[in-house]
Amino acid sequence: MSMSVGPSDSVPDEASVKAHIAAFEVDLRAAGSPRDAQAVRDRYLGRKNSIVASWMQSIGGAPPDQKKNIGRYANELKQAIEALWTDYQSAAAADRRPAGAVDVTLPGRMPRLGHRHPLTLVRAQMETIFTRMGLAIVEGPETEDEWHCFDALNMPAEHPARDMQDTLYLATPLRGDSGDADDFRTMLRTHTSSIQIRYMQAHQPPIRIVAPGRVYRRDDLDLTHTPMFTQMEGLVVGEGISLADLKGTLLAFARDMFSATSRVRFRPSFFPYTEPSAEVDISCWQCDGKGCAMCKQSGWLEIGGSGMVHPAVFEAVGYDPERYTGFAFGIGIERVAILRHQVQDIRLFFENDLRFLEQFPY
Ligand code: 2NL
Repeated sequence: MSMSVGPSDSVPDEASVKAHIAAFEVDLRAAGSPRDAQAVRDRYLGRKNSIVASWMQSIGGAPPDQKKNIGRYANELKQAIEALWTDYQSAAAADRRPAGAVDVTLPGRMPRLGHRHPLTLVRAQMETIFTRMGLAIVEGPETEDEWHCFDALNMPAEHPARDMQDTLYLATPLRGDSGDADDFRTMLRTHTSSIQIRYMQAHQPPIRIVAPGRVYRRDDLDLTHTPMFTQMEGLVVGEGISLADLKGTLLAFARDMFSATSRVRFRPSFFPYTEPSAEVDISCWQCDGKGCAMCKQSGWLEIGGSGMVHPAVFEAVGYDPERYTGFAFGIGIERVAILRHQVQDIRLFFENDLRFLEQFPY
């Protein structure tokens, strides 16, 4: 059995008490069996030939002024060794627990906590920005009839977007709630505009809403396309709503979401449901518009489309287009997340690889 080198047994003092306690712990830890442990204990605390016993004995022959101190040190050592011995014995007893017994004194195991998906987080952040501006969040069904998704949005029957090549239709139509439901196929909504159409049918202006949610298109998978993605559309309708209101709203969004120095640029475009229509670019938040790898040296990042609501849309929902004007915009949530977090491939959001998801533990 190994033994630590004990302190020399000259006159007991504070330092030798400490040294013996430390040595006892080392020896006890080195003990390979209960018998060894008992022997260690006896060497320090036994009635004969132990360290404590020899200190007590030495009191008799010690100078009178030291007797009291030696007694005190011997007592200190004795108490410390006894306490350690008691701990050791109860630990040893715990180790002899019958197999299968539960140690109720063990600390609990920390459960692994999850967190929200990066797209959920970006969506929540966008919702916060727009609700602070006074827009309400509205949701609606993911299966739609063609009236709410196309007809009401100035996309008549012959419109190419309604093609089977582009839109996912249900094999068995559900009964929709447009007037003559039987004439309409049921589809997976291709944009959340259908939510806004339903909202306008049920409410009179003024209207200030954002409509977030999943949308579906017959796209093949690549770096920038998935057949399902999430969108956030905005709609503000009232008397005297102008293109300036649209640009100011998008600018406030860009400055909150991306950078305090963001700028917004409109590029003329076409959508059947807006006139005029514009693609929305924001100045690159990485280089502040100077040109970098992220914006491909252009200084600009495209975040969505927008425009002034087409009068035909107001007519479809029963609003007077002479009295009301409005703006609308559509922003891809994946697109915002990709730009904000510099993600290279949209498919990463849907593969549920924890090595990707755990980089967004907010
Ligand atoms: C895009 C284009 C856009 C709208 C969505 C809209 C909705 C109603 C009326 C008029 Cl109810 N417009 N939405 C308008 C312009 C563009 O989205 O590229 N999105 C990613």
